Amino acid sequence: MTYETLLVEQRGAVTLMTLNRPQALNALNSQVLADLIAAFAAFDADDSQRCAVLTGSEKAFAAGADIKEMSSQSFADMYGVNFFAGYDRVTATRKPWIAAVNGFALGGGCELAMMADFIIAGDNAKFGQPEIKLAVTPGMGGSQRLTRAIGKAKAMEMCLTGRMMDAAEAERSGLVAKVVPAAELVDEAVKTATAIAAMAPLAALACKEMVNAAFETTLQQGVVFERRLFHGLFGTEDQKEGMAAFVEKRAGNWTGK
Ligand code: CO8
Repeated sequence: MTYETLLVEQRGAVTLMTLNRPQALNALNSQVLADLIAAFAAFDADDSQRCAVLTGSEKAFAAGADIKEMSSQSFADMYGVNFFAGYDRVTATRKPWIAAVNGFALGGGCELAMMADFIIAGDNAKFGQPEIKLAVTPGMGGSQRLTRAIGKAKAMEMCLTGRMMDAAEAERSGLVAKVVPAAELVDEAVKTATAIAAMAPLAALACKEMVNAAFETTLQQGVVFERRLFHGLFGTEDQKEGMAAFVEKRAGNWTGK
């Protein structure tokens, strides 16, 4: 499958998606959204694929939603089509995926990166929610996900001033899982994704689901949800294989059943 604004390749069980609108620093227009929805749905449906990496270029992961596309829209246009709601289909992806961010991740670009299960940043990465400078606000989840990721003080400061945060500060603040040299970013992210892809698939799905539940529920309900999924994994072949492999001092051989 080929896409207009996205390059997609499979590296073993890892799907590598590269945003490809260099002329606009990967600004997210409706074509990019359509391509992302289709590519993530194809990834989720392909049994041979276990983890994905979404990246951009060395200069920009994505410099935001496409300002030129949005500039003349009215309230009725935006509200009528529920503009940006399509990104809920990207976040509905069940398998794990990583955002690998080099360069600018601004506005919608930062928000798209935060939709990933975690972010790995190149040391040249710059994150920001500069929408206020355009007299609007984050619109793809930034005010919610940034606040959950780095807390109110920094999130509020970022959204109100529109300033950028560099990779070191992003790591200190908990926005990114780790920082690597920019030139090694994609290889490092694919390496991490390959490690995740080698885990028992149902356990990986369950891990993702339970960590995400922490953002939606109380501690008590979250702990019960985790425990039930944990119990459920004892009904899988892979749990028997995983524990037998440990005892026999060998690697597990997963069936995904
Ligand atoms: N949209 C459209 N085009 C863009 C965007 C964008 N977000 N960002 C960059 N481009 C284009 C530029 O217009 C330029 O095109 P051209 O060559 O035709 O003039 C090309 O990309 C290269 O950009 P620059 O020449 O500006 O490159 P620089 O290296 O000088 O600067 C920056 C890089 C600092 C990243 C700069 O491009 C910039 O500030 N970009 C805009 C960043 C921004 O404000 N992003 C937030 C956008 S709004 C958003 O994402 C959230 C939307 C939520 C709104 C809610 C609505 C419901």
